[in-house]
Amino acid sequence: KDLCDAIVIGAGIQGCFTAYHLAKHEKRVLLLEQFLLPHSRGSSHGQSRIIRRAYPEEFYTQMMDECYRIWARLEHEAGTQLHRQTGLLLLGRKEDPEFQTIQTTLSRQAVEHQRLPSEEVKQRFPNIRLTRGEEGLLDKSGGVLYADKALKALQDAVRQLGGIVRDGEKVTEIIPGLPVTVKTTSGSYQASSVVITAGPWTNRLLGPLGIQLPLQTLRINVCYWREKVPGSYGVSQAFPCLLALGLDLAPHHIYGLPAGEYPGLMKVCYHHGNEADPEERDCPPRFSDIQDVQILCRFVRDHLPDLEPTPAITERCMYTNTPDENFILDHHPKYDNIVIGAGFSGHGFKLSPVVGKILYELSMKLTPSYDLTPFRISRFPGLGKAHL
Ligand code: PYC
Repeated sequence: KDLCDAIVIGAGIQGCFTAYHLAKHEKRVLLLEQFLLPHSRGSSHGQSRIIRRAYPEEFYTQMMDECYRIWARLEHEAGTQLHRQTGLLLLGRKEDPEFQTIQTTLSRQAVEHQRLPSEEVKQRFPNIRLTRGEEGLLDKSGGVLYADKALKALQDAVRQLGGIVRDGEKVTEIIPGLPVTVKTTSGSYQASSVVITAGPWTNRLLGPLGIQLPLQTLRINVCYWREKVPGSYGVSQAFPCLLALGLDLAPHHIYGLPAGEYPGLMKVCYHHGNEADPEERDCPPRFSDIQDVQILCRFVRDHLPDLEPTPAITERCMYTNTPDENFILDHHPKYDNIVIGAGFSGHGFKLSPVVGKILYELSMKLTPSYDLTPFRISRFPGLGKAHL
């Protein structure tokens, strides 16, 4: 059997971008996916995601420069639009440290932005209402990524570049060594290295490899709200994406997109969810799901008065969160040729072009292009090399 340079396990956006970078560098890559493609079981499905430079952490804002370039390159290569610039409007209180830190980061990184006092928000976006003390901060580079189109473009590109994509093939065993062996429900493969980008299934694969990462798998309610006045928050109205920071009513962010999924509906979601096994994601709503949707109902009532007060459609998505909500991009502490990309904590899609590049570099033992200190496994107590 042919030996691959790398096997990537999991064909969500992070695995697809990793395979893309490997294939671009003429590596023999096999991309494995447990479900038939496309599917909606993980964290990369649906038509839309937010892209933005607005982050409190400068390292994410810095990575976004290259992400925008790679997204544009993919768009060019695929000959299809994958991104629409709308601007991203942050809503928060001026005394909120996160709001202030984001503005500082944007200034320090020379990202075009604009502080919008409440009067100006009202003038520019008459169908957004702010409550007392709230203001806006506009990241002009923000917008919508066409998620499902991007996934398809990457899978096509991997194939065109000579990589192999095998879906409907679940990994049953990873046998460390050089080469490393990966057994699936229909075959057995060997490679110089393996990259695990398995989202909420990560710890299931890592258990037999002697490590469990501090990952919490959350089921998110993805809610779509009907416009009372058709088109008022729509694609044609130059309406921005929204990110509301810990306002009084919710400890976690709320975000909104003028997405095109369902004509006449706007996507508004709570950036948090309820612990769930990914196999049980579609169980009936629990009390905690209902509470999360109630938080959204209050937000919509107070801030987006031209939407109906309850969601018309609720879908599900999985987040895989780390305790600090920073990613894990690292080698397995014991097996250097097993690389892990995990814990994208609900904000990894936009950053996947650079995540994929870093995972490619780690898997090929190249010097990473970015400082990986925030992403190391050893930041978690008891999980460094010395502990295994
Ligand atoms: O990181 O911008 C973001 C985001 C929006 C929705 C989920 N994550």
